[in-house]
Amino acid sequence: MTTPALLPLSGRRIPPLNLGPPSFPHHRATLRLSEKFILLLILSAFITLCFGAFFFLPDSSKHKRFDLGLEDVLIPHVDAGKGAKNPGVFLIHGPDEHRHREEEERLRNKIRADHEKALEEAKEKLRKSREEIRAEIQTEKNKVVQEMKIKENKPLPPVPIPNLVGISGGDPEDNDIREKREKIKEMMKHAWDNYRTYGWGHNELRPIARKGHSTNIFGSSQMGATIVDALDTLYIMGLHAEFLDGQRWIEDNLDFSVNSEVSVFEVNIRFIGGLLAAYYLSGEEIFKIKAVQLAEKLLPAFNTPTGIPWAMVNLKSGVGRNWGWASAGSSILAEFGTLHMEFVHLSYLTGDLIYYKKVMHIRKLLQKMDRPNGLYPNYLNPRTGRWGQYHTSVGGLGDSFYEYLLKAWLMSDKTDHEARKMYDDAIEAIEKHLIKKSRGGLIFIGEWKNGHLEKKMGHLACFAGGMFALGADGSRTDKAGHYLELGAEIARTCHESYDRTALKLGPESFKFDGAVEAVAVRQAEKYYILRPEVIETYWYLWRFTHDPRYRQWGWEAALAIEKYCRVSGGFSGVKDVYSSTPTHDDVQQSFFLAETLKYLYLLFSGDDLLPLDHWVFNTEAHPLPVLHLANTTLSGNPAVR
Ligand code: DMJ
Repeated sequence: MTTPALLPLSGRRIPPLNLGPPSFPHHRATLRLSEKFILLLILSAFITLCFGAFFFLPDSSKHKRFDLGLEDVLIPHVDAGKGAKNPGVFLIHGPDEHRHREEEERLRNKIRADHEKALEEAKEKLRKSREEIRAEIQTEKNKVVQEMKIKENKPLPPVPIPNLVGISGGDPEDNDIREKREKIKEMMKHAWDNYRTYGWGHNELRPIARKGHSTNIFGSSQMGATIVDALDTLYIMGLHAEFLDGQRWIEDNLDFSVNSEVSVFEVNIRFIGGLLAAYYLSGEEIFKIKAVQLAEKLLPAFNTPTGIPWAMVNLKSGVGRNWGWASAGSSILAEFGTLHMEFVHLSYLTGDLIYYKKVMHIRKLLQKMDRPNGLYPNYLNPRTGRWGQYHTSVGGLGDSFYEYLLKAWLMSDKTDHEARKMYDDAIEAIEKHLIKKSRGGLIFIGEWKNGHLEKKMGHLACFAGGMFALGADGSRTDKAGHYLELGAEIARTCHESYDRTALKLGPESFKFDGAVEAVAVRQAEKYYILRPEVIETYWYLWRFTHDPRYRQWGWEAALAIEKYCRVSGGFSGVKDVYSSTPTHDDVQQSFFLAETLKYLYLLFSGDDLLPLDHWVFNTEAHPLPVLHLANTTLSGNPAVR
């Protein structure tokens, strides 16, 4: 027998409605389930309508009242005049009228408050400078344009892919070196597999708690920072299944339309750099598309009175701001000065010069500014265009600004002479004021604070050994040998900072003070968070000198990481490198996979893997191909032509 519920809806007779007491079960059954549902819907719609009419009728105070002295009576409103348009309107009297007065009062108060708020906002606007208002309007305009662009989902113009030399290979002939390289690959597998198991999609991994981890640089969203940062390392190590897994996650999940405030610098070097490198290595369009989508979201950060970007931007609203801790509301040199490589590639790949113009504007502005002692201070106020505190460092806050001047020149096939000149000038001033020799003969880079040299060097500053070596060729008259030597000295000093600890891993910061040399003094500076800079410098020095000591030092560091940082759930930083029983910080940083393990792998690979005359590594170790300047900017770029 066919049950009523299964009868087709169309052409069905509606059975009699039985709302009476359920005395005859077979009658109730005649009211079918779906019909009951429809009736219920109609009933509830009717009730909603009545409710709506009751509460949302036009303001009754504006209508003529007929006080019949009745309480709680609803009567149809009869307009005395001609052409009454609302014959169906009801008026409410009695206690309801009182309630209405209260309602009116409440509305009036709300309108008053809204007006006051609007007035305040207008006053606030008037307090802002013309530039700030202009910047805000620009932000709004850009947002609309970006949203339109994203909606259009336009395919990007085709551009010839530069000559991609050495994206695989580098197999060492020597057995011992091959084994070491295999060991580094195994460490990468361990880091990746555990992130895959316990932190997938999160920004980073807590290897001991075995769960996801994030910091404020990535905002409040799970943007899979480790996946994006690790892709190119997976690729060059030949871990293709893992690479594909990461690619799929990016295709399906990586979304930048999120209400999240991120660091412009970090997102640029890790995400845009990572996606661009993955694109060049694999040729997969998705990486290019995602990089461009993200870059568009960063553009509102540049809408400041000077064009110097904010440190942070909300990816959804485009509102930017600076770190609360930065001197006088300033932007940071190493942040706004570390965009050039990625932005030039973005212009090349899209044919849209906006990215190129943004970074060139920063450069032009910096060129015009006075520099105390020829040094660039770390802080620059994006509203006023004035320097903040006179603090110069080659470590944190300054570091990659200098690196990107050199790399802008290298990436342009050594045609961007302006960048090279800025680099040479800056390095000369740094050498004069910041680089010193300790009593024990160690060359170190101190920090310049308001006319005083602090004899302290950060782990971050150790990257400069590699930078000096990389910049040796092309330096001013007869100085190539000098800079290679300087790079080697910095490598030695940084190696000492590792060698003088219990764990053979370097502290975050170390001093040169009397008898203290290359050793951290304060407890808060004794940690090692899987940073790459010392190994990065070993690798560059190895490429330029082939001195076996760099492989030896790199291997020492790899063994120490394996021994003290490896846990069953991944790799963790340690809190005190001077204690032989280390406490873990329980964070596997994304740069450990992007940089530390990549540089180690390259250190034990042949020079034919990612050769330095074809590739330039961004500050997060993402390799980008050399682009001749004429191709990247105006008429030379076929996408622009
Ligand atoms: C990385 O994110 C980059 O190398 C950056 O330039 C500064 N340091 C961290 C790793 O230490």
